[in-house]
Amino acid sequence: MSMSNNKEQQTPESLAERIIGGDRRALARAITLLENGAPQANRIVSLLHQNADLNKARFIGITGPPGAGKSTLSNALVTCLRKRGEKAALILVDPASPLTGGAILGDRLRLPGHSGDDGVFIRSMSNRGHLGGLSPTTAGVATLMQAAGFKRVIIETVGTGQAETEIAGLADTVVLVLVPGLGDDIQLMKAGIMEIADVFAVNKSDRDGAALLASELKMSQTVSSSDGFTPEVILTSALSGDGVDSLLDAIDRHYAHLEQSGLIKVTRKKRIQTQLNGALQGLFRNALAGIASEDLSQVNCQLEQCILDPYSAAETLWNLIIANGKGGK
Ligand SMILES: Nc1nc2c(ncn2[C@@H]2O[C@H](COP(=O)(O)OP(=O)(O)O)[C@@H](O)[C@H]2O)c(=O)[nH]1
Ligand SMILES: [Mg+2]
Repeated sequence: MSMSNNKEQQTPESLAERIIGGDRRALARAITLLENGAPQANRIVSLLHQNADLNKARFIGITGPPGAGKSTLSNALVTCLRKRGEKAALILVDPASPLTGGAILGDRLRLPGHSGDDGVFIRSMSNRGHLGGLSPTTAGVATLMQAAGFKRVIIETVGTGQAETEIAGLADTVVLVLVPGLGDDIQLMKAGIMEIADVFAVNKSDRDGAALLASELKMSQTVSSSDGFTPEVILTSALSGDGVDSLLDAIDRHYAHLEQSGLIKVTRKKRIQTQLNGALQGLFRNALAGIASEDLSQVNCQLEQCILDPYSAAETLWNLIIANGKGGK
């Protein structure tokens, strides 16, 4: 690394270079820039797409109802990966606090055990009220981690109980975490969520009903999915670590299936679309933020007084964005 001054090291080019070199501080800095919607963040991510080897990393999505043990299990997976000598990054998407709009950092505070380990990188982020289970910047943050040499990126979705299908567009393997006693029928029926599972983890297997839930799950999938792959059902106890090794093996078997069947190409295409969507949303947020506050409050005022309907107001704002774009270039 060159001994350039601090200012120079903050350019997108130097940050990208340092990230590829595995510099944790550069990685943390770039994630913050991305989270804050800083314009240079897009440049960093795009430099990484051009210069880093992003094909070897595997994204593992962890989804499921709140309280199922997603955070605990994600942490246990990280521990397991470390034992196998693999580096692991973890993204925890928290629901935005309704009061502060920020992430409730409870998850981060409850995940001890990896501090001081350079092979682990954990980041909590708020979903900012965004629906779908991820935050608008998740895809970008995962790319940054990937570029920094984390070949495994584990992404835990919000877990609001809504159908969180967005993760299917980002992860190679989606683990659906279920637990006995959360109203099994309701869990299973939740539209759209069962279909995205590549592996089922029946967590809290230390509790009654886990084996029953696992066999119900197995019975419900006598017809294997269209690509000829039947998701495995693995019993885990995230607290004790029981079954977590088997879960990791099942995740790897699913990945091997993706590679052998050629489906990995489909996964990568979906991921590119998800990244495109995230980038577009970021640009749009920035464009909205670029509207002069007096213009914004004028439109809001007219909206409240019903002088403008929401559709005309949207059109007015859109025209302002376009005018800004033309003026700004
Ligand atoms: N008994 C038992 N409790 C667990 C297990 N895994 C997680 N928990 C507990 O379940 C609660 C919710 O876990 P958490 O990981 O925050 O769930 P999340 O909301 O899905 O992320 C916590 O109190 C955990 O300690 C498990 O395997 N067995
Ligand atoms: Mg959690």
